[in-house]
Amino acid sequence: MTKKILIFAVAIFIFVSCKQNNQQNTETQTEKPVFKKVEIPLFNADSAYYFTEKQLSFGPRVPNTKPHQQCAAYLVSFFKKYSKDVVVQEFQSKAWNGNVLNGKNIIASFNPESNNRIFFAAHWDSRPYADYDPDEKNHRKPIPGANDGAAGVGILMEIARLFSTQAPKVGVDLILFDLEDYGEPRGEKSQLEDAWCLGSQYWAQNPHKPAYMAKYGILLDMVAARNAVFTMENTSMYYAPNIMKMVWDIAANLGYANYFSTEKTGGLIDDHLYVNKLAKIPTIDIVHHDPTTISGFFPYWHTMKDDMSNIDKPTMTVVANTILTVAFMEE
Ligand code: AHN
Ligand code: ZN
Repeated sequence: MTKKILIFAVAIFIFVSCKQNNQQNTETQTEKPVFKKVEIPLFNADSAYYFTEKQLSFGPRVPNTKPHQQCAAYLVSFFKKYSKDVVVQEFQSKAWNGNVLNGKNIIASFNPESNNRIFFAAHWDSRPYADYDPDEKNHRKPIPGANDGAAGVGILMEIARLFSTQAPKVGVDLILFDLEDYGEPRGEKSQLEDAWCLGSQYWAQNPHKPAYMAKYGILLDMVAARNAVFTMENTSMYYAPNIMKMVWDIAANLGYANYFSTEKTGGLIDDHLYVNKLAKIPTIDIVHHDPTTISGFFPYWHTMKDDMSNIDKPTMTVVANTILTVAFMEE
């Protein structure tokens, strides 16, 4: 009990047959709720917070800069401590302005021989443009990228640490996408049709292992603000409605319905879009939606204040426990 959280009564109500069949067919009434008790390892939010802070300590992880290189080296050596199967996928992509960017997608696998797999992902690069900062002088400066990038990675790093001693039955790949946030700044015209999510676009067309397949994927984006609300974002609902419902049901059963809202909100261009479209793996985005901001994202999105002072350990724990439960519920 000291090392573990017992999650009792994760009740997934599977109504196998439809309601209209109830009267006619009593012996095939299979609509009993299936209760599954899953034990998940204890997520240490202090450690996830520290891993987030450590990424920020290199400076903004802007592609083709030294902090980007140094942080990549740190992430790779970190993953190698906890997984025997780490792949670093190096590639180049053209940016909105014609710049050639050097990218690295970093993937740590657990139970790599299993062909029953899921993946969790986040982007590790940070945006070169604080184009939503209240001060216009900052619009071409890089953001710290604490919530927008590093915190999702920090959660996955802590999960890697946990999986190294206590992995779920299902195979899990932790994917850190690069070059997510280099899209054209506000007011500029992109030379490209798809200027965001260059790393996931590359990965979806060049999987890190030949014929890679997963049952589904879960992307974390902006998952660490205080009192974050994750709505049912429409790209996820379009490509992977069942995964969406499963994850939101699990969160509700864990007592996290305040964070996981069933409100439906507009579809986003995020890494999951390209994984769905190009790799054809049903993938959802757990992403903070805020209806009170112009962007629809958390208030410090793409500003200089996306820093550690707005990183909240309870929110990180909510997100981590949800996806850990997803992984440990898989057969
Ligand atoms: C759009 O702004 C359309 N998508 C947001 C993708 C993103 C940027 N996620 C984090 N930073
Ligand atoms: Zn961003």
